[in-house]
Amino acid sequence: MRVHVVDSHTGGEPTRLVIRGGPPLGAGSVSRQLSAFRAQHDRFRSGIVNEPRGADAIVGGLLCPPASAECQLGVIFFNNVGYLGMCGHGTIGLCATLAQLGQLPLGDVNIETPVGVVSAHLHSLTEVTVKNVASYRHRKDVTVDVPGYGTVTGDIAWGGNWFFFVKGDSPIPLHLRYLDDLTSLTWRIRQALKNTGITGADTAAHGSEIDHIELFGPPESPQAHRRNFVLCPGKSYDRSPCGTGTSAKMACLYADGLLKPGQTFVQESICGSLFHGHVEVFDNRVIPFIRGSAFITAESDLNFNPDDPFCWGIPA
Ligand code: PYC
Repeated sequence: MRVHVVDSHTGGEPTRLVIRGGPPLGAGSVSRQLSAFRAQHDRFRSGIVNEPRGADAIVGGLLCPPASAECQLGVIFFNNVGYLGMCGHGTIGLCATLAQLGQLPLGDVNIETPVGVVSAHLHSLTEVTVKNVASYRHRKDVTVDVPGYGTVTGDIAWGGNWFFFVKGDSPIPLHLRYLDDLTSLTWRIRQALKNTGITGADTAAHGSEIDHIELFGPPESPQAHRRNFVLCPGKSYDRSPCGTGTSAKMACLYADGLLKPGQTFVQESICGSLFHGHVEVFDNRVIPFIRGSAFITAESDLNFNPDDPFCWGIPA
């Protein structure tokens, strides 16, 4: 079996887009196709993003037919341990990749994801603005006791995935030389939330486990408002500023009266890459917009040989 993929990065965070050779997922909404993917083809997910073909940080994207008449594309994003509701850097990567392959014209496109319809505007072959799903703060100032560390306070918010935003400045400097400490603290916060039953809102459209944890601190770029460290579900960190995280963060800033509709918020990642965002409000729903750029890094055929003991990847 051969699968044709195109790799890109958005602000340093990799996306591997499956162009040909994906599994059949049947008809219906993208959310329904995700259920089939999870139940019947999970080893395909692992084979695409896990070693020996992939790496922990890679987010995969599987193109699939949209059910919504307003959409031209459908996509399911996945990672080393499971599936994402939405992915901001991945959507920028998807659009820039298809544009650079000559398969998507500049301008607007609507994309169905498992958690709703998003749209994107391609400004050029590399630069994209994503209009994300409605984002909101679920709970403010939640405290959790983190064994071996102490009490941590933060907000729980939705931006297409569930986030816990630790309040104030990170107790560990936001530099890659402290990666082990940043990962250890955020992983312990995630475990503490899980063990104490603190979750996001339970809806029919998505699960409620809080699987992204964010720390914030002062930025280095004079353009940026905050720098972040984002722990992803499979214990890797987001090299980009995280599109869904920036969406959820802007919903919290809006709720606190610290961000007005149309006002720019610039989020810097731990690698120094930037996303420019703003929100608009329609019918009391906060709609985030995220602008960033993506570059193709490789185009390949992945081989799957059933005699290979690691044909379906090494599970993370
Ligand atoms: O950009 O939304 C994002 C994202 C989620 C996980 C990794 N990147």
